[in-house]
Amino acid sequence: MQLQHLERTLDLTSPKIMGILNVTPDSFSDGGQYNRLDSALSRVQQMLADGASIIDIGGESTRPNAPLVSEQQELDRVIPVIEQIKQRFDCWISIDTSKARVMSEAVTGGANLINDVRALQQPGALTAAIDANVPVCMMHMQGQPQTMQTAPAYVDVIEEVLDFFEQRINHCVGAGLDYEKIIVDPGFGFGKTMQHNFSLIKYFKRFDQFGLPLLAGLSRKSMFDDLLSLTVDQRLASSLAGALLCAQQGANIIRVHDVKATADVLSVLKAAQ
Ligand code: 7PM
Repeated sequence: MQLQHLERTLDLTSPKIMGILNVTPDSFSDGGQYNRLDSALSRVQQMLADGASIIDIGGESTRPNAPLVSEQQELDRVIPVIEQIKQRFDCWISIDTSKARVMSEAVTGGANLINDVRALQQPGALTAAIDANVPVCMMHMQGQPQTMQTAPAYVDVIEEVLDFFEQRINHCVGAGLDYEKIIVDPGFGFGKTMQHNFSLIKYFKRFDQFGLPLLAGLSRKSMFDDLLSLTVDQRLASSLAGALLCAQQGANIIRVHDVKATADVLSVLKAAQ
């Protein structure tokens, strides 16, 4: 299995790391515009040195109760960072957005992967992704970010998330999206209780039924707080355990904050295969 965009390929026969780069104002101590760009680029350099293959740039927080971000705000945050990464580094650049115009402009600026937690369901997003002609990660979410953790409910979480993908993939491919460009992500923590999240880990392998690349994003999520009562900065060991369980069941891309530690875990898995 591999990802392809123009001259770039990413071999997914062993799992690859997607490093998270938040460019929301709360993610860097504010020393002004240039300082922020500089901090972001240092962070990218470090993540690539630590073993990341993809950098995921997000300018909208999907945290519950996070303020909504305007299209222009999001563009102002992500486009300069994407342009600089493209200029200075040789890596996959992922744009974490749900907005059609941000997708289009990010790809024009150098992004080669779209990561959409709303699975191309916002106005214009599907068309923008088809026109952009890049791989697209489609994530499952129950509800909306603002309210998704209020009372998540499923009869059978695995079946319902699988059903969602079956329908969503059919719809998007019917509209003209290349099947081979889709990446499937069950969306840990997005409208799921702790039990739902651990079921998704346990049965992660079932998502390989589409024959598409799988992405797992568990890094520092609150499911580990629910299980172990840990603050965000105490969740490394549990996040690594979750990453390993998913990688062992066929996850092709692991989305993380802690790149070096995850790279070590994946090396152990690879050495033992
Ligand atoms: C608050 C709540 C802050 C949730 C940050 C988050 C995923 C993603 C995110 C994921 C894909 C986080 C999340 N999570 N994209 N974006 N998969 N594809 O913990 O699991 O990073 S944001």
